[in-house]
Amino acid sequence: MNKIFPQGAVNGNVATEIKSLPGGKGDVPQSLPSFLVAHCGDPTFWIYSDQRCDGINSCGDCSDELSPVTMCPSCGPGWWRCTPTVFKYCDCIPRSLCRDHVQHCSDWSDEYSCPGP
Ligand SMILES: [Ca+2]
Repeated sequence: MNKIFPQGAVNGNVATEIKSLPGGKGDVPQSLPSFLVAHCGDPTFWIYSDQRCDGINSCGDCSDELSPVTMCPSCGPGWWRCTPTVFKYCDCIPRSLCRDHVQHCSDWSDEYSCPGP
């Protein structure tokens, strides 16, 4: 298990982002049509359907970005594939984070291999 935590995980941004995530825990509000809602790997958590495959770890366990809950296309052109060290991302990071002198990939490929944004 990789225990390296990037700067982004300790400056409070992550907690703020999680708190402000749409979706929620428990029963889906009755007012929401079911096609707007997707469930996470942990079925007690749900998100809005358009949060699947958007590159952001909306479920907290990446089940909205990775199997088995959903099948997403591979990282788009604006993304760099690696194993992120940032909780917010799952199997790729935005290229804007490449070459910024901060580790965002467990193998440091964002700083050494990624050509940049
Ligand atoms: Ca997502």
